[in-house]
Amino acid sequence: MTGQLALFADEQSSPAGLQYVAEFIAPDLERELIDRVAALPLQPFQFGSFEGKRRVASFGFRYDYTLQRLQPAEPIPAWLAPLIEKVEAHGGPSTRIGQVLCTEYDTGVGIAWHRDKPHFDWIFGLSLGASCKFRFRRPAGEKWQRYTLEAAPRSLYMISGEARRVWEHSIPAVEAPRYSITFRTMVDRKT
Ligand SMILES: O=C(O)CCC(=O)C(=O)O
Repeated sequence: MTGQLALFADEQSSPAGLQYVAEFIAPDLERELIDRVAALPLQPFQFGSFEGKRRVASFGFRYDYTLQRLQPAEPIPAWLAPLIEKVEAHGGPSTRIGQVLCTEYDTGVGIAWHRDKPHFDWIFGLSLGASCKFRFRRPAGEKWQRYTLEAAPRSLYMISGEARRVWEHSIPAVEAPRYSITFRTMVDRKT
């Protein structure tokens, strides 16, 4: 393989610790979940004094950017219980979801590069509605190594290991409304 091809192949390899499951839920459940999330008292994402365009509702815990710490949030609603059970089964025997974030991205809205707060460990994301380009990047010398996952509706991604600790992720502006439900385990509290 030439140097250029080798570089290309390397840039395309997926982050270690990233898993993707297509059709994690059925279309009927997707529609029900979109209705459930859209009916929540969603609030614009607060980043200190800045407001993001995506609208969110946190359960279990929420990270307060002004206080820079985790705060208790509303209890996780009962309608999420069967889904949490399925996500925990996917994660393995010691997986315990402690926090849930429901997000609505209107057309043209995305999320900037970030890594989730260190209070959280594994991250599972269920995509609803429009698909999105779920981008990853990590420093490689003076450049970025990049990987893009096409997150289809009804799919689940799981981010652990290097994909969680080393790589950042972001979503460029979506082309149609997208919803996501993010399930997070707590550091030291997977069991
Ligand atoms: O919508 C998603 O799937 C990603 C959400 C996310 O990265 C976050 O809220 O930190």
